[in-house]
Amino acid sequence: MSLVERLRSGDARALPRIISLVERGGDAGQRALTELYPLTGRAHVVGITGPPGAGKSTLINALLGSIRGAGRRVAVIAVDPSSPVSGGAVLGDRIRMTERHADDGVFIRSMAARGRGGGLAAATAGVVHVLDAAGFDVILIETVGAGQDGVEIASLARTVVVLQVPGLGDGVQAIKAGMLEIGDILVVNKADRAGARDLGRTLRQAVMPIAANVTGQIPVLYTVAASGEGVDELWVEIERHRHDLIDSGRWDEKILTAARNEVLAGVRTEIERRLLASPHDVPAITAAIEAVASRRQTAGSAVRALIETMFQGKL
Ligand SMILES: Nc1nc2c(ncn2[C@@H]2O[C@H](COP(=O)(O)OP(=O)(O)OP(=O)(O)O)[C@@H](O)[C@H]2O)c(=O)[nH]1
Ligand SMILES: [Mg+2]
Repeated sequence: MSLVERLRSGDARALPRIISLVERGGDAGQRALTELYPLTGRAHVVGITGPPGAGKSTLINALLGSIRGAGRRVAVIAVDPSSPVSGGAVLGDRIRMTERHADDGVFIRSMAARGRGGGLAAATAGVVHVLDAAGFDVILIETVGAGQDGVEIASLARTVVVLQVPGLGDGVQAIKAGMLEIGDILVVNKADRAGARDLGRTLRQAVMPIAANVTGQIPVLYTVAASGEGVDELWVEIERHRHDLIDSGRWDEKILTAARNEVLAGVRTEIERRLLASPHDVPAITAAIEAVASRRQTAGSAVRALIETMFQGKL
């Protein structure tokens, strides 16, 4: 029996093994993905994003209770783009969350950059597909919502929840970082702290022009993740967003967007991997670098020539 057949028959040991293969990104991982890909596309992928320490893990931990209470199977991928190795705080999160929900309806996996370069979003997409094929109804992705990785990872989700907390410059940071644009639901966490209502009002104002451009409203909710307050309401809102997407036909649009981002992230990663891994093995690159260094050619024209050559399959 192949690993994927074992996954489909409910063998719990097959899941972490396939994920490891896919994370590694080699041929065996690709073969597994090809085999399981037709089984995917059903899960509700939810991104939970926000600045470091906003309470993402605590909120997810509390959400697991609401989701299991609704009888759904849920998987969590905690992605830490800043961490070079899996471990530390991320691993701590995993242990905390696993202790509380040690049943087979919950699966938690941490992923770190591990020197992957730009490949984190592509690797995360692969893991999402494995969990989807394994029949998890909901897949939560925790990520710090900053940088290219953060945005790319968020775009894998059907629903993006953006967390903000009082005392970090009152929403201005999020607005500047472009985080509000990617949010379907905004959450003011640590609502037990001073300034939470002011922050909520600022966010409501800020999303008004955004909400006018998309269908429906962008809700702003208050939670105290540490005590569970407001968390059931957040789960209701996540479910409502899923229903809205399906009823309005935007679910298929989201799938298209996710596929588009996965393809583009993959192309970027593959080009970087092939070219940057050993630039000296590619004579055209070596020649271009020398031409730019000796002032015979600008980088811009060298790059254009290289890309043209590449698309003609000459590299
Ligand atoms: N007062 C208060 N503290 C909270 C709340 N939610 C989380 N915390 C605390 O905030 C700290 C950070 O929480 P985490 O859940 O680790 O935050 P995070 O966003 O996952 O952090 P990173 O993964 O490191 O980016 C912890 O000490 C939590 O106990 C809340 O609603 N109110
Ligand atoms: Mg965390």
